[in-house]
Amino acid sequence: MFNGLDFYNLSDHFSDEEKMIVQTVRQFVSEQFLPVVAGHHRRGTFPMDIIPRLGEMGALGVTVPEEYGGPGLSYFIYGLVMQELERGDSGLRSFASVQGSLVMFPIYRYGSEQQKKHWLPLLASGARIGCFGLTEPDFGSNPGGMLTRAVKVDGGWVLNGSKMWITNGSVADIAVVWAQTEEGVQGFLVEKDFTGFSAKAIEGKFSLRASITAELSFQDCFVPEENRLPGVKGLRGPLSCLNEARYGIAWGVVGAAMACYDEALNYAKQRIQFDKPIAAFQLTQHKLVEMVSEITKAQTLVHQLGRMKDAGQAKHFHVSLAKRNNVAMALDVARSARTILAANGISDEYQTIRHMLNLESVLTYEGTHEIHTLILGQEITGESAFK
Ligand code: TGC
Ligand code: FAD
Repeated sequence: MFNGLDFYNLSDHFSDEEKMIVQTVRQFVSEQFLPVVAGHHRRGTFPMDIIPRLGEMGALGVTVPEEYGGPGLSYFIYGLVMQELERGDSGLRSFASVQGSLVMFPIYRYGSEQQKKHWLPLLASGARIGCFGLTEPDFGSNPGGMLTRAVKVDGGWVLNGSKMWITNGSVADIAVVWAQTEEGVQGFLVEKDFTGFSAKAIEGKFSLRASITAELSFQDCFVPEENRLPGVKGLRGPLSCLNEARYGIAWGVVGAAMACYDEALNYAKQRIQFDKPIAAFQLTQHKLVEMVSEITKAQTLVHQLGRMKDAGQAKHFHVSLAKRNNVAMALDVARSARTILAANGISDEYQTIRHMLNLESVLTYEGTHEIHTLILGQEITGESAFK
């Protein structure tokens, strides 16, 4: 099999370029990331030294055109890259999701020519790190209620407020911050050394430990006019970025599920109880068959979604269905794999528990499972449950 679990031979339809990129990222994850991730997970750190390598592989801003320093590849390839990164850890995929979909995408789509020329090559290479501030302590699922305010002053804006649960917040060189203004929500590029801006890492996480998460604070923080994103006003600005990241998550979690399945299958073949490998027991086979079925369905879903996205046909509700389905699928697979590993399944000598704990965050961020249910409910019925 070309790429781990591929029960329906989906990779037969990959182009040579798609195959080559999967192999490159897969090899990087296996050889350079997997040997160190358990230590980072224990310590609650991210392997900062691999960031330039992510840039070299084209994993940061996969679809950003070459004229701005990106690799200019397809959305399908973007999905494959996310799958391979999350086979390593959801925190690794998160890093690439945030940098590419939540920082480079808004700059590319809504930024001035000067902002694009300055920031995109630096972010694509990993020379600079970005974060995305939408969520606030009291406004998570309902970002439209945000309290962070930007007030127009001579030459720029003054920001006051705070953002919570921000991936890479305390290591970022630049924060894409969404704030309420007199003309609706607008986006600002806040640089780390701006007076009045501070970021503090959040401690005590039991999920996504190999990923930095922070709280951002703005106290009379002056942001020059040239750091405002001129191309968008209103909540659709940040929400359009979420479509990009949610798309990557729908692919990424398939990688996490495949890693758990591989580990459970190998373990089941080797672990002997009652004089037999536990893979010989019907109940274990049932668990493995469920995993193969659900992963295969999730793979076919994102493969079709990827082709639709490249054709400009993927709507936000198509992305919601895939994010909702695939994250729940991956969490179920991880929990089931954990039962096959039994006591060893709670040890970080194996990958499964790390994936299982990470996926609890993935179920919540980028729109909770419930919010995606309601987005789909609105699409199907024409009735909004939010208003
Ligand atoms: P609503 O009135 O429905 O919409 C306001 C405006 O936005 C437009 N819109 C969208 N545009 C693009 N893409 C979408 N998905 C859109 N959804 C809505 C809409 O057309 C409207 O435009 P206009 O021009 O008419 O004004 O907004 P609402 O306030 O009722 O909220 C809708 C709701 C609940 C679905 C939305 O707020 C939502 O998605 N909430 C979930 C919040 C969320 O996902 N937060 C994620 C934060 S970032 C994160 O978690 C990063 S994790 C990073 C990592 O990978 O580590
Ligand atoms: P709440 O909105 O308070 O929801 C609580 C519960 O109520 C949930 O079960 C929810 O589904 C349910 N609920 C809410 N509204 C409804 C409704 N109308 N109907 C039914 N149920 C409802 N945000 C960023 O901006 N940038 C980041 O980089 C980022 N990174 C993150 C990294 C991690 C590790 C985590 C955990 C979160 C991150 N987030 C980030 C925040 C994330 O997007 C929010 O946690 C998420 O949107 C949910 O918000 P909340 O936690 O405040 O939950």
